[in-house]
Amino acid sequence: MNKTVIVSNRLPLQIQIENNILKTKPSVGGLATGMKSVHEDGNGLWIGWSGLTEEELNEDLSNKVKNAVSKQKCATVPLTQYDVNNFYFGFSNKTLWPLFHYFMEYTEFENSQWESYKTVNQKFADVVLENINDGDTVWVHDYQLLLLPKLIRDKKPNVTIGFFLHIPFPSYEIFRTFPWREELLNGMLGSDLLGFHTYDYERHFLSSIKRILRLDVKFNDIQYHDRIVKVDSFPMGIDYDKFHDAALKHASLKKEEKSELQRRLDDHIQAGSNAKLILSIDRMDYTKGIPNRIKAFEYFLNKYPEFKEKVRLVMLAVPSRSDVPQYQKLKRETDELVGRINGQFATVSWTPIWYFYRSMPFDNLIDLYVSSHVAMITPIRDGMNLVAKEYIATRTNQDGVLILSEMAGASKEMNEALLINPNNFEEIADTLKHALEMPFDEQQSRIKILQKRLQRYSVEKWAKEFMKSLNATKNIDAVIVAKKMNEENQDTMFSAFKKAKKRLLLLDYDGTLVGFKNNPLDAKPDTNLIATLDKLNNQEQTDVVIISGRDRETFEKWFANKNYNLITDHGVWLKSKANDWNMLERLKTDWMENITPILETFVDRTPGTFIEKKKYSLAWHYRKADPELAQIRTIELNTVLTSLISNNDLSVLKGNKVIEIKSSSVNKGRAASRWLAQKNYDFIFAIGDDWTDEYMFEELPETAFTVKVGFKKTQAKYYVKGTEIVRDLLSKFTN
Ligand code: GDG
Repeated sequence: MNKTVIVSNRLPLQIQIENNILKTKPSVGGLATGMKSVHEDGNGLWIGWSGLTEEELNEDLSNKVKNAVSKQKCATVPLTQYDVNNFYFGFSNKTLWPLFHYFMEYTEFENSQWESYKTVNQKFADVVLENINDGDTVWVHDYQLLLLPKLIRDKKPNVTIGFFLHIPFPSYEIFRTFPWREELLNGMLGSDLLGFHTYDYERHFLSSIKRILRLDVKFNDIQYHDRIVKVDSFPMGIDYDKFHDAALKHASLKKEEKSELQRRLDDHIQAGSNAKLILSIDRMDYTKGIPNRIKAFEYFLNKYPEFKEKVRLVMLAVPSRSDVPQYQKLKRETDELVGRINGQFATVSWTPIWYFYRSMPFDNLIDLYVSSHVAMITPIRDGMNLVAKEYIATRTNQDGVLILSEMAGASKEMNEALLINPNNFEEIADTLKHALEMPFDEQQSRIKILQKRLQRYSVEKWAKEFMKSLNATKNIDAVIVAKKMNEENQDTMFSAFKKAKKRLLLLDYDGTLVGFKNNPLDAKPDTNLIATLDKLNNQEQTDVVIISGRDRETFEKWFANKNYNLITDHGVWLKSKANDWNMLERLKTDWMENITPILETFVDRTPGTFIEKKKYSLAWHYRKADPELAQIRTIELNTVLTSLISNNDLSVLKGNKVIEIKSSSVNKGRAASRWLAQKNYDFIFAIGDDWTDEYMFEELPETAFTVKVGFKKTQAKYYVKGTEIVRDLLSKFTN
């Protein structure tokens, strides 16, 4: 039976050792809840670090941990103290976390930490690989494990891999500064499905993919080698019922059953007719905008002094990553700010800020949520922010107001909250006043809509939607008509080749025999290629034809001393072996002077593009241009050209990062047919990567072995990944 494996940095368990006795208890976090059904299903498994380093465990304890976690359907990844310092506190939290949250000034690029990040991702891969088989599904979580999908894919190509990023993916301008950017992107692309909280993060990711890896992206599909990688947004929800039910239960508590915290909160509320509580809850993290929030509150008290002694900011900051210096600095700054403001504004009966630097039990969290008239959640950057959602879920009377930063992913789905820019104190102060004075009807109508949405798109639903999309990727292969040229197909082909008496090999040049270069004139044949072509060409009873859209002059230069069969200009010119060049089609070229100025206007407006003037065609190359601009321009150019050429016997071909205009009456298909008519071939092989090669595939008889280079829709029977595999395949013809 196939299984689903979840992988995250930490296991959803808390493990403690006291006096050599091991205690485990399940974590109650959002992720653990959301993944519950996925984890419980069938023989599911969760892989992650236990939270105890190898140094803390002796052999006996280590075995105990293994046994204890395996009872909870978990497996541990062994990490040393060095790993934790360098991979987790180091690279994950001093490089990726600040960079992905746009805190460039906090971002460290430290090679030894990058090495540790790679080592630890490999350690995770080792444990995953020990536990999976073909057909299984793996769901990897978050920024600590960005390299893991590729490490799994390389060893186990037949598993389905999903990845979800819980933090923002930054814009290309930020991401491009990252020294190991290609490796990180390739790591992620080991997945079949990549999930983000919002469409913006997805868009930023795709932009980096296009600009840095120069891959083709169609809507949200990335063409990556011989696979399609899907990218989509899945906004993470909360366990709505858990929070809502806890709040209902809380409302029914008798006075003596209430917590100490709740009694103190009640005291404040009952102190005056307009006494209100403003809530702030976050991990103590510089992305959460805690100092900004305090300063904005100070600004508010100065601007609207009538609220003094009436409102109180209740601030829970949960200790987090306190080994990292930036977090220590933030703690000091927060302490100072709270001290200064309380010192400045406090009266004998009122302190403006109640500040808790600790983590609280769930019941106290509920006390805070249900008692607060306003929640002020103002992160500078936040992937999603679940606190904002939890506050809404606990408002069982449908009163209360949420002030939410537009920099939190949650703001995309929570339009009924009061959205603010966390850097605009004026706006925050005014919004806070608005929130404190908002009529009940308005509070209710906003909360109602928000609750409905949160209830529907819960964390369970989120996990289900992700799994549904991930499972759907399993069927993508069925959409591609061509089969992969694998060992078995190769055997069939080579044995047909051996048996045959008259063999023909039709080879496209660019993108097939050689890779693409920024300047087409740099794509000269190298000595290895010439050696292979020589061998092929010298085989008995074998005709090798290089059939290309290149112009005759270039091939004349490149293959000057060779007696190859060459067809150039998409089939205008033919040179067979030692014979002279022969014109197959007589073509007009007068149209070129009308089309050139049009192409020139596109070159002027699209930096990095240029025109290649061939004898019988014009090509506009955009390989070096900004991919997004180029995409817009190709659509524009296509529209302009199609309307111009309709009665000119011209056609527009969209090639690999090139648009070519040429006469309709010439194409590789016609040229290939002419060649075929000369002899009675009993073995035909044709290979090419481009649209122009499709004409050739179409014209060849059913028995031909037609091969597409790359992973696009094709008429060919087989496909191979890239030029390296093509060369490998061709050299096998000569053995
Ligand atoms: C990352 C992303 C994204 C907080 N204090 C206490 C406590 N909590 C719970 C809350 C909430 C969770 O912690 C915090 O979640 P957030 O989403 O707000 O923030 P991050 O920890 O930064 O999470 C974030 C998230 O991943 C999910 O993808 O939304 O953007 O940064 O559930 O209730 N729980 C208890 N005591 C506390 O004192 N029991």
